[in-house]
Amino acid sequence: MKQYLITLTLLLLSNMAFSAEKTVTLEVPGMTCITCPITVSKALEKVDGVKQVKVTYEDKLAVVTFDDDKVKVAQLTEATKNAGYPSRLKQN
Ligand SMILES: [Cu+2]
Repeated sequence: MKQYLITLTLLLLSNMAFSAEKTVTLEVPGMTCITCPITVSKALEKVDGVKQVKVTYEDKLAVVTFDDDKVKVAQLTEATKNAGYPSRLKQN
């Protein structure tokens, strides 16, 4: 019984640690000038649950930190697509 409780507590704690915040890198190949990242980051910041966005034009990447309970990657790529910049999840 005690063992069970410890396992349960650890499970809950790990859940809290992993479900809240997530960071992904998106490839945004359609960025063609230095103002494009502004449009892309604005589009991403508007998505509810997004906490931090860092877009770099040189790498054509968008690093997005978001609340995993509120928003999914598909919504992020959808947001950039709607802004005119289709993106995809970068596979490491
Ligand atoms: Cu541009």
